[in-house]
Amino acid sequence: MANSKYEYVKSFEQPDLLIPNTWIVVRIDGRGFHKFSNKYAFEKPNDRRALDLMNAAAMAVMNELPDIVIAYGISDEYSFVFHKTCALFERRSSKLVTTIVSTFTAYYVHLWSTHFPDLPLTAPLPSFDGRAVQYPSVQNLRDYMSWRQVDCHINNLYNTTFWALIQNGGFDAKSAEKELAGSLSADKNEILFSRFKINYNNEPEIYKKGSVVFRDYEMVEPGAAPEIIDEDSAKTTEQAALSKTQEEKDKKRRAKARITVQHVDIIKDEFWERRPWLLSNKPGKIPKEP
Ligand code: DGT
Ligand code: MG
Ligand code: MG
Repeated sequence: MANSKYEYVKSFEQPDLLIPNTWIVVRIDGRGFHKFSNKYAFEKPNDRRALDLMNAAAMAVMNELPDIVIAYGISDEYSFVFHKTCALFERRSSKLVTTIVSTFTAYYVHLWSTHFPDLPLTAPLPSFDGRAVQYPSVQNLRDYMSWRQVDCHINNLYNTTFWALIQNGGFDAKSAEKELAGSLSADKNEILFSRFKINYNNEPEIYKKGSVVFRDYEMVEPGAAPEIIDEDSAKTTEQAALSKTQEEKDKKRRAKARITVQHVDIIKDEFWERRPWLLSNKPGKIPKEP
């Protein structure tokens, strides 16, 4: 093709490759969902339909992007994790982020009517922002995931108590806020139990723990799988060729795996030890149909 005199403008495009060998987390977040949740009268503090819709959109994203190893969602946000060896889109940051954001948004809108059959979606339509963050070690990645789950717990305990004071205690927003200022977790648990007979432990797991989405394989006994260490072994050309065919096999197995949403603790070691495929990126055994 002949070069046109305009072609030089291409040189203005800046590369935005994420550095190799790091865990990539793409976190998306609903734009102005405070207003959006009021418009559709989301139940307070948690609207099960809204969370199920977020989870359904996240599952669709995982289905379309097999390179994502795990995703974690709370409120109007979702974090998608790519394995540190991921080579998708040559690790171009804007391509990874915009693909996830647009795929998620498209499914959120597409699946809206399944989850809110009586509330037609009208403009302004929901949209999401996104960013990519890189974590150099498994410890950093797990601390990131733990940070989000702790946030889920802290926010949910606060919101549950805040809305109990308003809905069952006759407080207005200002006085409920004042009542909770400086309170510790134990104080909120006590308020819930003594004043409203609510045992926080019995609240639904989806509200307390958030939602974890991943490919499901047979779980292993804790301690049975080799520990994932952050080191790399230099590969010979032969090994690299061998791993190409292995990669194809892994790809097929990954496609067969069922994608699941669970509301479980991801802070403790047990979650990761029993599911070694998450950090090793080697698919496990497909469980037999019951
Ligand atoms: P942003 O993200 O800066 O554009 O602004 P927002 O308004 O999206 O703020 P953000 O993301 O910090 O907080 C999420 C908002 O979404 C928060 O106001 C509560 C609302 N929200 C999320 N899930 C639910 C729900 O299940 N029920 C209700 N009532 N509100 C929810
Ligand atoms: Mg938001
Ligand atoms: Mg948010």
